[in-house]
Amino acid sequence: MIGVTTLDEFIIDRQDDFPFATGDLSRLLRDIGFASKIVNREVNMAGLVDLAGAIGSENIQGEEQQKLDVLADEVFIKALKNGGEVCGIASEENDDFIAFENEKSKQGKYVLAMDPLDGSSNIDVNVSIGTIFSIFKRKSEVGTLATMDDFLQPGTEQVAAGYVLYGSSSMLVYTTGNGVNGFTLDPSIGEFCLSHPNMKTSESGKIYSMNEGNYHLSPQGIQTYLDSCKKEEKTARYIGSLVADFHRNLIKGGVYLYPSTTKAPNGKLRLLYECSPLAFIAEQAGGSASDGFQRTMEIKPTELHQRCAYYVGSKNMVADIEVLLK
Ligand code: AHM
Ligand code: MG
Repeated sequence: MIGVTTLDEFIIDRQDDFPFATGDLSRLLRDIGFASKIVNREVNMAGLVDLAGAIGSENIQGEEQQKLDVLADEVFIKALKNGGEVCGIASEENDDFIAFENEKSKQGKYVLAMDPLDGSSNIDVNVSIGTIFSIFKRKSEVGTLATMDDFLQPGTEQVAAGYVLYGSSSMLVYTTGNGVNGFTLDPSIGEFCLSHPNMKTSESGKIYSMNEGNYHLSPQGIQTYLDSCKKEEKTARYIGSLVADFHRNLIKGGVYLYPSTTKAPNGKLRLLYECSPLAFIAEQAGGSASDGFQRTMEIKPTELHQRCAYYVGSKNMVADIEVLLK
């Protein structure tokens, strides 16, 4: 298309970024783009076709599943199974990872971990929600079934990660370790178009984002940090939709906090498919991510749905939090 770079064109142009590239990762990223367009369509229709609301079942973490969670999960799984580039998928919505049994997928070199629809408690009230994904090279032998070890890799091993924000406009943002690029969906042509090339975040920002209802449940260091934000007249912004809060802070500068609390001693967010992928993007944009003590990307998960405390965004702000937690 004249004057516009679509996601598909961009991915093909960038294929040479990977020394080992055979085009599989590029195809995988395009499959993700395709699946997210379908999810975007369903999200936009949610109010119209009675998709919003709970279906009455619970996922492994005892949370109510929303219809759209299940739908998004199915859309991504189907698209990626058909694509054949991943041999397995781990999802927030499924207790266990799925190892694809079809021959084509067993040849896949990658595994993908995802939160197919994050922030889904916001669907009913028309607030932005998102998809988060993380891609690893498999550890097991190509041609066999995916194994748990394929998924339990630290964020430093990611070959790509990204998110899709279904908001006032929908965006796909991803990194393969060579910077961060953002694409906005043009609904008139049904394409993600490059709108935010080489995204960078500022070293310090004015925004802090935390559910401050958890103030008294949070470590003393976090209470001190929040007090200092108020003294410095920083701006409080919290949507309760991680992708949307992260995206705003990435662009405007700021920090997102989800500490461990007395109610949730390991924090709330999931390492593998929420924290690690956004940490990769934050770092690639010049920011950082930590659990308060350790770089998020270096934490090796021991289980699929492992939670961790999470501080992500402008690097000076994350560093200030780490100092206060020591
Ligand atoms: P979910 O994966 O069940 O949607 O939960 C994750 C969400 C994040 O999007 C958001 O940042 C956080 O939970 C909000 O939690 P809280 O309501 O405790 O502030
Ligand atoms: Mg989630």
